[in-house]
Amino acid sequence: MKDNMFSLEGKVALVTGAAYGIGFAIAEALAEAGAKIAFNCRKEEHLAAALKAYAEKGIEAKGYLADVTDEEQIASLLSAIERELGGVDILVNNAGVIKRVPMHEMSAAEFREVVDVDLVAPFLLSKAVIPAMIARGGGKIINICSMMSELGRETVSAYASAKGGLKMLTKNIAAEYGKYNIQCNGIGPGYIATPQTAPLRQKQPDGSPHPFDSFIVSKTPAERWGVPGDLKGPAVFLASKASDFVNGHILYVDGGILAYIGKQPQ
Ligand code: NAP
Ligand code: GCO
Repeated sequence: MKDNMFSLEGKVALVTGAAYGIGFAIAEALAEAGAKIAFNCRKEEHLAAALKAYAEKGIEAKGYLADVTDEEQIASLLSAIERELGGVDILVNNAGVIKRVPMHEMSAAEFREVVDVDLVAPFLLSKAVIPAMIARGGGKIINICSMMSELGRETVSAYASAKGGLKMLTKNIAAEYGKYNIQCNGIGPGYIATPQTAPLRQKQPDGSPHPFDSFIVSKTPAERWGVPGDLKGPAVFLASKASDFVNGHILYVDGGILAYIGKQPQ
């Protein structure tokens, strides 16, 4: 395809927390579109397994141990990427955690821990890559938001607060840096089958589905959980020239959850 607007040839992408799950699928998609891939995580065992998994897919990903809440580790991570691959053209703020605790039982430390990873870290990483993106004439930042950027539910107050804030950080980066040809958009996955949601899908002792599993299927027009691969196309779109005039947008990839009141009584 002449001048393929979805090509990422010659680009360097950093996908945070991409040892597995959604981040891994997004990194795989960006690699398939031609990007050089860097990823990070905190745990050595995750890094080792991920490097093997990427290699099995023919992807020469560079993996680094770095905690996205630590500014010094972010600086070292970006220096290493610059040395080994080049400056970051595409930043995907994917690393995230959740704590499912009733708000009145959640400690301030637990609340802060979630916000630090899910909101402060995207700020720190975006702040760190933007000056070089400006110097290079532009760049792409993709923040992984959530249904909880729009909706609340019991026990996820810290996570929803962080993901709601991430939606607005996305819009503000777009507003402040659009003039430098930097596009900052979000992807808002629905309920995706990854380790993060495994507790919500665990079979009951009698082998029946987890009630939350059935609940999500009833709230999703597609009548299924998403899989990480459902996010590959949206990620390539927002990382590529095809979205150069899309800025401050949250692309919900949710099988229709946000459009649906829920399955009506039969
Ligand atoms: P996951 O399976 O829990 O994977 C999270 C990844 O982030 C892991 O590789 C983890 O590796 C890394 N990570 C966590 N904290 C980190 C830190 N401080 N520094 C560096 N890496 C860190 O999560 P997921 O389901 O793939 O979700 C990925 C993103 O999508 C998250 O932002 C999540 O909130 C969001 N999301 C998920 C869903 C869903 O239904 N699954 C839906 C909407 C949005 P280490 O533990 O080794 O650091
Ligand atoms: C939860 C889930 C959700 C998903 C996702 C939905 O406990 O409700 O973990 O928060 O992870 O964010 O978009």
